Amino acid sequence: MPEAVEEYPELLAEQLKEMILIREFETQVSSLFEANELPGFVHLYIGQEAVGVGACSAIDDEDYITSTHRGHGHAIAKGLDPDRMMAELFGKETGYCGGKSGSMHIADVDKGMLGANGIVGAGPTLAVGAGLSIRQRQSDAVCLSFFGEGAMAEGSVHEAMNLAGVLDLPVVFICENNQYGEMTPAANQHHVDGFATRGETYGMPTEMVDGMVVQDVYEATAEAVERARSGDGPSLLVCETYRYHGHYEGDPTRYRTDEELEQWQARDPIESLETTLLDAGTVDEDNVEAMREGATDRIDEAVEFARESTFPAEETAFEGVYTEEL
Ligand SMILES: Cc1ncc(C[n+]2csc(CCOP(=O)(O)OP(=O)(O)O)c2C)c(N)n1
Repeated sequence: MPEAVEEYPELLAEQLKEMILIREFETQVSSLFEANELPGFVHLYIGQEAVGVGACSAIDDEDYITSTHRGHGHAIAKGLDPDRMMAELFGKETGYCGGKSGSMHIADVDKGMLGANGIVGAGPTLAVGAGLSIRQRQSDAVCLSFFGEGAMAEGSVHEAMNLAGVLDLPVVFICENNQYGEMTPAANQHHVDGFATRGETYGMPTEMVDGMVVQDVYEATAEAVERARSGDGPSLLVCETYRYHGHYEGDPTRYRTDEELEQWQARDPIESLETTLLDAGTVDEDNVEAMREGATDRIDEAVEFARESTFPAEETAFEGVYTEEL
């Protein structure tokens, strides 16, 4: 039996359930977008579930995350409510941001989700702010900062890593290398392979992680979180992963081959964990079926909630745009 299954079988079953829920959320969002029910753009997380779920299961409710334009998976993994997320995608007032943010800026500060972000490379700078605030409040919380390999070429990410390193802040930088920044392969955007040296430049431990294996992401994150909590400063994890859909919904993905997609799908994070747990006998076919049905019902409910909710009133258009209290 694999070591992880012996050590934490319940957590792995929970992670499987959560990955299935994220995939169902994203699959339904894809259909809703195609059916023209959602205003705005959506960028889906299908294929990358092991990163968000593995990383977020290594932190607690009082910890923080920052996210990207591809943030639905991070939000669900941090415990956000699919009803309010779906309502936000529909532009309804019951959504997390009153229907004004759409997919790319869903936030729930009370749950430690400091926001999805349409600005590539902005999340890590917010994470440094969160890290500084944690330090000043003498809390032992940590902040995980998710960003793509495209963002790794942004100055803001380097400034954030440098400052977090200098100040020994409790931040874990998690680069999700899903191989493409929009339509550009990672190799055409970066002169180095693998990014391990990027963290070393800023003096932080860096680990290359198989982002298709939830156990690997969870264990690497748990180690980095432990370091951050005990005052030893930031770390960088580089998770190799793949997005199955295009950069955005509707992207014809002419820049990659079907064979490449199939190769990654052969290592699907959900299917492989399912097989591992079934083989070990810690879950059975009925359990998995219940997880799948539960996810479909839960997301159906979220869609119904969103459809039935009302659009925000016109006169509230400027509410929540600027801070009212400083
Ligand atoms: C500062 C900034 N520059 C450019 C863009 C346009 N843009 C949106 S997503 C994207 C690619 C991001 O790639 P990556 O960081 O690897 O994330 P992924 O989409 O692969 O998850 C770009 C260039 C933007 N939103 N913000």
